[in-house]
Amino acid sequence: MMSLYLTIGAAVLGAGALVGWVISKKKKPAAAAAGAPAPKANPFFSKIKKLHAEDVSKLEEVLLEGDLGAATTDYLLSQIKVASGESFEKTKESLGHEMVALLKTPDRSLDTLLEQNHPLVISIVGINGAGKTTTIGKLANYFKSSGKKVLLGAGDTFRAGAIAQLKTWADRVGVDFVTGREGADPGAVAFDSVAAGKARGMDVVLLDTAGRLHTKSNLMEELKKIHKVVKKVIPEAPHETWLVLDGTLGQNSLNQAKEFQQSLGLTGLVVTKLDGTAKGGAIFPVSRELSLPVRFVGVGEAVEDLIPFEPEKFVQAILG
Ligand SMILES: Nc1nc2c(ncn2[C@@H]2O[C@H](COP(=O)(O)OP(=O)(O)OP(=O)(O)O)[C@@H](O)[C@H]2O)c(=O)[nH]1
Ligand SMILES: [Mg+2]
Repeated sequence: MMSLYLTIGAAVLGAGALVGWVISKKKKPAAAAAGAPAPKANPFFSKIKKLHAEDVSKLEEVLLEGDLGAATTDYLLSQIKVASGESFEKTKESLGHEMVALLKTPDRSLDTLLEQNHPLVISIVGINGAGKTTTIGKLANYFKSSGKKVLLGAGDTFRAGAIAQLKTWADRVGVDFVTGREGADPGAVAFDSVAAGKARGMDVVLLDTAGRLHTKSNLMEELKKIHKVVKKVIPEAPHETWLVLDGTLGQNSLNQAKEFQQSLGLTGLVVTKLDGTAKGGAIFPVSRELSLPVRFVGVGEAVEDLIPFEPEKFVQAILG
């Protein structure tokens, strides 16, 4: 029985389903856009005709293993109220429904934001190594592909090589790039980037920021300062602040996200490295507790490895 449920676990939230989703998304972008990728039928599903009330504890195990965390798991189980004798299909259906509800947050569409703001300034924040700079490179490509004029601001002036890393992305994608010297004030770079974006009639300005500062400096204070300086150019900017989370960190992401949320007032999430993890389930508690939309997910290191996030398709692919 245990192995049965563990297998369901893999199908529900584990690496298999997630990686399967990633691969189908990556290989067939057109088909994936048209409809949810068809996950392979799981032989175990057909064997389970009934999920009895006493089996709920197993379902709990499965959700916890998928890294949804205790609070979100409790919440989901209380919502689906598994009735004794109810078919597993039915339980799965209500679980899927509740999972989608968790991921659906009141957000404004990117298209609307792009229409309303010229340029739309998006500040990209997160701890070191989360994938900020790489995500900015991919986002630049995404926006450029849809005909937008994009400028990258290299606000990570602390880490050696960070400016060059972003410059490489700007050159590769073919978008504008603004920076200062290494060690320059990141606020000044952000100011110059947004000012240049405005003057050059850009549609989008993506600001890269540091994930770690010199030991004594406080990252949150520094980021707040950057946002304040940007307002001198455009009072509403940054219009969006997206936290980049390393998808392999699982539940650890939650506290990190809360800290950024409290200090900066986030508007969205990007979850990276979903190509190599069984812990993608952490998307659920973070999105739920912070009421933040996942805007994109990163599924690799290449320029096209970024997928606009759609809750229904994500959950459908996981649950089959
Ligand atoms: N497999 C995989 N690797 C990724 C993904 N996104 C980023 N990476 C890798 O993660 C590492 C760190 O990425 P960066 O973009 O430099 O991270 P950062 O947040 O800018 O880091 P700092 O500038 O040090 O704060 C690099 O080796 C990236 O190639 C992803 O979606 N999948
Ligand atoms: Mg970086």
